[in-house]
Parts: sequence; structure tokens; C-alpha cells
Amino acid sequence: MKTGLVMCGPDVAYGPLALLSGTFEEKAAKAARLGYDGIELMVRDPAGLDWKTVKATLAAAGLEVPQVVTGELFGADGLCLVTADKGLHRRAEERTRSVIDLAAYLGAMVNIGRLRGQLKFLGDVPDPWAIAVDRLRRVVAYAAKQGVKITMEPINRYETDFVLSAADGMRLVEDLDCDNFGLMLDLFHMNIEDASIEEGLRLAGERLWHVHIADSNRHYPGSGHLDFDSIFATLEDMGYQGYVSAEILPLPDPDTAAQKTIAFLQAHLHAVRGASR
Ligand code: LER
Ligand code: MN
Repeated sequence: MKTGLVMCGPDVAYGPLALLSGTFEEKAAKAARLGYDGIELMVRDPAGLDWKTVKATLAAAGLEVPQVVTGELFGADGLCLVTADKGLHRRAEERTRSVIDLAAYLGAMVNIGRLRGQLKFLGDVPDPWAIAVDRLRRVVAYAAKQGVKITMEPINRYETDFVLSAADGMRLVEDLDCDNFGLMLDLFHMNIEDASIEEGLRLAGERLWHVHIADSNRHYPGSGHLDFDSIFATLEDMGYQGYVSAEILPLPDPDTAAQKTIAFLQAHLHAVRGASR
């Protein structure tokens, strides 16, 4: 398992769940100094980014980019794929394609969280799930051509109305049936929607490509009541090799949250590896 955190790209002034303070270069240097393996790059519009400088800055810091995150496409610009508004769908798909192009350039995956939209945004239609599958298939097919994997994130009921749990996510994986489409699971959402976090992780199995880590209260791990010994033992037992990446409230401040998280992750990953030997 590798360690990561969500970090704003140069085009995102503030992400409510992103860590580290300073300029983009300063944040990259801090992530590396703290010992993180990689960062999830939060972007808003790749058209306004200097791709070469972004790549060079992260490479110089020795950081990988497991995935480019799309939350601010929705959060800042209101873009979403599942909507009755044809113009909005077109703009969301165009922007998603440009994020996929950037991810191809960086060798990263792309997540789909709130960018998916909601079934209720379609209004009164006979089969909203089929429309959602079709909207997602279009971007997944484009990503396949670019050699990019898409990670779908189940999100709790207060933020969306479809694909809430790991089981919902696996239903979508089966319906789409595309090799480049898998799941990322976020412990914060799983704590609300999945009957058992461990069973949800196991259900995703080999389609689990990324994990967002947070404690039950979405603060840094160790500040809530999740059973991380059991969660890490499950991931280790599954042979999960992907990222456990912090997406948490930047409290008490964005640098302390990043430092507390890496200390917690390193201690737990060390302990779980020792126990499984
Ligand atoms: C995005 O990864 C996420 O988990 C959402 O809760 C953000 O609103
Ligand atoms: Mn998340």
C-alpha cells in the first residue's frame, strides 16, 4: 500500500478536503518531506494549467500522481454528467475529457465522485439508471482510448442519490463491464452507507483501485472511532497494493492534518505488515 493525500492543483484556490498550505511547489515539497508517496491532484480546468510545469514539479519532488480528482468540476463549476440539461451534460463531458487527457499525460487515473450528477436531476424518466450507465460509458470509453482508468466513488446519500455503497458500485462495474472502470472507496462514505467497511472492501476485491482515508468524523485518522487495525488488516489480506490517500478536513490546519495522517499511516502500515509476516 502507498500513502497519499488530496492536494489542490495550481488552478484550485481552495478545496474543502485538500491538505497542505503554500504555493503548489511548496505543497509538493512538503508532501515529499513528510514522506508521502504521491498526491491526488485536484483540478478545475486543465485548459488553464501549465501541464509541463505541473508534471515537472511533482516529478522533482519524487511524487506519484495516483489520480486526478474531479470534485471541483462540480463543486466550483456545477458540472455534472447525469442531468436533463443537455448543454450542461455536453460541457461536463468536454471538461471530463480534458481531465482524462491530463491524466493520460501524468500517468494517473481519474475519479468520478459528485461529477456523476444525480438520477433526480433527470426528472421523470422511465429508466434513469440506464441513462446514467450510458452517460458514464461515454467517458469510460474515451478514457480507454487514452489508456486511463476511471475510479467510481460511492458517495453517501446526503451528497448524491445513486451509487452510495460498495455494493452499488459493483453493480455499476458489472453493468458497464469495461476493463478500465473500477472503484475507489472512501472510508467516510462507507461508514455511513456500508453495513460493514471490511465486507465492502472485500466485495470490491480486484476492482478496488484507490482508497480515501478519513476517520468517522472526517478528521485525520485516529481522531474518530473507525477500527483502522481491522481495516488495514483487511486491505493487507486482500493483497491491496493501491493508495490509501487522505481526503479529510484540513483541521486543526492543513499542514498539521497532513503530518498527523502520515504518522498514523506509517505506524499502521508498519504494524499490519509485521503482523502478516
Ligand atoms: C470526494 O472524493 C468525496 O468524497 C466527496 O465527499 C466530496 O464531496
Ligand atoms: Mn472521497
